[in-house]
Amino acid sequence: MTRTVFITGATAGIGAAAARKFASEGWQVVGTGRRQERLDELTAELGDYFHPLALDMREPDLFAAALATLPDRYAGIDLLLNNAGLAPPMSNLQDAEQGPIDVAIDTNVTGLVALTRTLLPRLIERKGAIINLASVAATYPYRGGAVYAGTKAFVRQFSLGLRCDLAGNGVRVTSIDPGMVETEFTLVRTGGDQAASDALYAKMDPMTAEDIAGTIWWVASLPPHLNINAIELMPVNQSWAGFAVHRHE
Ligand code: NDP
Ligand code: 8X3
Repeated sequence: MTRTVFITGATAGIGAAAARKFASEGWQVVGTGRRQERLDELTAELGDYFHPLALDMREPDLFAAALATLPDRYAGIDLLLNNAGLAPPMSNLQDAEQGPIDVAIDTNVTGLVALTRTLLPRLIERKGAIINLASVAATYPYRGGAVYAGTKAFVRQFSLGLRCDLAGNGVRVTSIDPGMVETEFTLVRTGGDQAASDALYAKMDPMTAEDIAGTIWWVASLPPHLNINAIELMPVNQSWAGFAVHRHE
């Protein structure tokens, strides 16, 4: 039986690489995102293996109606890849604006939970799997990233908790927690500053979207009795800075 993966945020980065990987392995892919032109490009590239579904993760009230439009052959879901996400600009909270914070929480947390809940009956029916994109930021805090890290800590812990809820249903759940991956992530985080993105990833051999897609594929290919709870991965040239100590006058 042909299997189907539902990938949120298939229009760029890790999600697009995963869409290409799963399609190349013979899976059907439902790919979502807001940018219709990117969905059209993937449809042209992947053809019969790809079904585009324009979906904004911040509009959970529209999820059920969007899912109802899936053609019959795409309606059964074997794997949900909760990948869509973003970070608000790097900023101490005391200096940050509320708008981008709301966008990150609505996308990374509220939308992810709502979509997962909506798709769970289909995943349970197929004894499928859920792979959630958290981040090393879920575990290791850094200055200016409190909200992003908080959303990713939620995703990681939500993944573990969901395993408890799904016990006995045969549905596997994994949190994938990468460090630096060169995608559009930093371009989005900086409001479109390509030079800042290039500088961040310069001369440190970041991971690629294909590296993470390969890990996702490996997790998805394991035998059904085996659950990877969480995977943390980093570029060799990324490590930890240690504790910061503030000294008063
Ligand atoms: P990209 O910016 O390259 O891709 C993000 C994807 O998310 C796009 O397809 C975008 O689609 C989608 N997306 C964002 N907001 C929404 C929304 N409101 N509704 C629907 N789709 C949305 O980033 P990455 O590929 O790097 O990120 C993918 C995931 O991996 C994210 O969850 C990120 O937090 C996580 N991650 C990334 C790391 C990195 O260093 N790059 C490291 C660790 C984790 P569109 O704009 O078309 O809506
Ligand atoms: C983003 C990972 O290391 O760039 O999720 O903060 S990192």
